[in-house]
Amino acid sequence: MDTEIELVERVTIPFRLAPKMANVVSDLMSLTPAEVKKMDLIDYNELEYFNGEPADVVESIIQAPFVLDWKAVPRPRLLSALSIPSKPKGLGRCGLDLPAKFTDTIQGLSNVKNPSLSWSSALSPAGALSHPHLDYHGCAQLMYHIEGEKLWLTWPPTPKNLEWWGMRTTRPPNEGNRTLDAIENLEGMAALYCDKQCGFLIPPYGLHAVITFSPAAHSGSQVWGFEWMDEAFEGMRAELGWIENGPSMNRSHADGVECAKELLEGLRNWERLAKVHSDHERVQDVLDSVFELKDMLNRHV
Ligand SMILES: O=C(O)CCC(=O)C(=O)O
Repeated sequence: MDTEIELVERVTIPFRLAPKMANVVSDLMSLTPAEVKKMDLIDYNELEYFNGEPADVVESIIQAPFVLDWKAVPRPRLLSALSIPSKPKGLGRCGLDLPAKFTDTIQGLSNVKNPSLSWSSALSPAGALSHPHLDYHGCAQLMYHIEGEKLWLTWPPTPKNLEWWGMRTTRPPNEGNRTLDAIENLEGMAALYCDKQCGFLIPPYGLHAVITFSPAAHSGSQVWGFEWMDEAFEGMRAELGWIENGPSMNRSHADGVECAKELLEGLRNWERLAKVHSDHERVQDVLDSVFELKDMLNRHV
């Protein structure tokens, strides 16, 4: 049977200087101890968070391509650093920006003097596989592939796909092969193979899985905009449902409180969007959804 796989649409992202892996390594190595604590370090071998230092990631990026026996014990680490903040002397120098067509939007961590600091980045070793997941609570993400070879698989936030994720969101990712399960059972998969610099967009609540074939770096920026508001608020309502059905979804009370707090934080950005673009025709719809969700989420914190 011939099956056509849809391709993730590319987005042209303007910049001043072409970003390089060296810019990302520079950001990683100049993190303050407080930033190191906040950074997400993942060991893709064990599929768990890792309490390590920037130098551990660099070591893993260098060593991973040479590992021949992945069953050896102790296993070599496959460490990725996700969410590395950009610094003026690192990726910030490159001036990554929003495409001109992104009017009526706001960026996360927005720094008015240097919007390019709104772009954080990630470094991953060859062999990293991040199973399908969601990153944030209600924003779209602009992505920019900087270096290496990666395959991105994405699934749209349809009710079926969100229900699938809702049953797994608090379960360990190494239960079964979640990527194969998603390929077989979810709808609307799209793929993007990146081996050259390119930009693309992940909509709010867009599930994605990423396979890294060679040492790689990419960057991302959180964006809120009216064009994604319907899927963002639908996804937030779905998350609220997961909090409310906590026990039947394997979600602890503490997880629910944490998730409600993060959703409330996300809503503050929708309010910020409504304030900055107060003449947009859908401002009142945004404010109505924010009001409704805030009221319900506040009962869970
Ligand atoms: O590159 C990776 O290993 C995972 C990246 C990812 O999932 C993300 O940036 O959201």
